[in-house]
Amino acid sequence: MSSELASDHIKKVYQSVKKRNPNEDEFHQAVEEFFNSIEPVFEQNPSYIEQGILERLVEPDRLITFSVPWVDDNGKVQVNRGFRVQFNSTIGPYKGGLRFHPSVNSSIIKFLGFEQIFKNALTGQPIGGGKGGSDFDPKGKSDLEIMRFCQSFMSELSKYIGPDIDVPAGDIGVGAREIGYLFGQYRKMRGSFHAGVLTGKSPDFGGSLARKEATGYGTVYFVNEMLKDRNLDLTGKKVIVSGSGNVSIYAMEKAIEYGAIIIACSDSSGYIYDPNGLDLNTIKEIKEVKRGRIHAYLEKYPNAKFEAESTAIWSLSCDIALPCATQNELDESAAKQLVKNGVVAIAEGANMPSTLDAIKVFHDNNVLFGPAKAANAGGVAVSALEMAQNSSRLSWSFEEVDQKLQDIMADIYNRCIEAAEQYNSPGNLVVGANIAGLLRVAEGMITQGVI
Ligand code: NDP
Ligand code: 2IT
Repeated sequence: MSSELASDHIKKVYQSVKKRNPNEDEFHQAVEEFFNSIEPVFEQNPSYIEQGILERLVEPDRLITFSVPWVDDNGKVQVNRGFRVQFNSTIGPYKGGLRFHPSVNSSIIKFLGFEQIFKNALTGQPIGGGKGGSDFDPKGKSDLEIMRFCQSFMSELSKYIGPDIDVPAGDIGVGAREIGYLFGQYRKMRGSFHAGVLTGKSPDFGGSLARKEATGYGTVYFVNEMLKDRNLDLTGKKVIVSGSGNVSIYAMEKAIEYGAIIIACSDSSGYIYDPNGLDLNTIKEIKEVKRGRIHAYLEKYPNAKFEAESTAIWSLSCDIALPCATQNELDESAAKQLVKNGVVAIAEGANMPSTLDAIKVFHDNNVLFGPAKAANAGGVAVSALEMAQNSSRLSWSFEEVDQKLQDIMADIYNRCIEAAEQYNSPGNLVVGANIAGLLRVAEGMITQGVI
């Protein structure tokens, strides 16, 4: 039995993560946030030190990088870099989205893949952790350029994935259009129809109903659970949602259905604001149909305000804030501003949108805080339901999937609350999510032996 103190052990592993993964700030941040929660688990289970649980968790099974050459509309050859991290498959095939954004690098992919391990464990479903993507920028590209890029990307990725191996899905810059092109190329290369190799497909060829809505709806179901514990609900609440992509749009839709008023949303060029409430159909038309910029909203609603600084959205006064765009979009000063303006609850639709300092501000001020691993797990949870439907060659109704999603989000909330309580941080959902996720994966690792 190791005589090393849990706290010393955790510090030592963290130092080695920083040393072995130099210049990967986002990955360090995700590991630090997780490590800050787990000391009591290692105190109560000293065998975890002996078993090298942490050392094994922070080292991906493999990180694949590859070249993605493609031909643009002018006939010029372009080359991007593709990634897939297969982080941990203890409890199921690697599972996690693909992100196409110019900021993508190994640090971003590893932070996302690391978080995905515990998020997926929290859902209670049999899915391991993975993530991938490319530094390709879809903005301004034609449909044919997107198609050619996706085909080239899949030509290489197809060597590493499969319905029981690794199952990618969407993330920033990857939606149903991209998944369709990726699936077509995979099908052609394999010469067989493996529906379960990707999720987020069109329902016309094996996609699950309600997958498109799942992350945003799930985040709002999670908010509801948090509010219930303070005898509150969403009726009449003023809500800010950052971003205006897949997660944001369906978070807004569900919040409106529950009687909330969406006063602001954004994209990377700025935010729009209307204290009387934004019109979601117009936002959908701009973003989903025209793939335009958010300030186009003012063409229809000239009295709404546009500010060309997207992160200034947090200076607005609101009851609930849902960061649904990207990592580190909400920092300490934004958190202080939100608290000053009386915010009641935050739930992270995006992955790691709040900095560590921002989270501390929320906790210190007794603001309800739903961390990404728990609050946005509805997307991957419905992806797992899509895999189940594909395996059984059945498709469930929208209502059936939506009901399962609601039950899963309530279960996740309860798992977090119980783990936080059991490990002496009652009400702290960050601690609860990290510990509940860790326990499921660690127990699986121990039961399966050192492999
Ligand atoms: P989309 O591509 O559909 O939308 C992304 C939105 O965020 C856009 O409004 C985009 O603005 C904005 N955005 C992206 N990057 C930046 C940036 N660097 N700075 C400012 N704004 C930015 O992506 P999703 O809605 O799918 O994903 C949003 C977040 O949710 C991500 O953190 C993702 O990891 C997370 N997530 C997604 C899930 C899913 O199922 N799709 C599941 C769980 C989490 P612009 O168009 O101007 O770039
Ligand atoms: O961050 C995430 O959980 C996702 N982008 C969704 C992953 C998935 O496999 O559905």
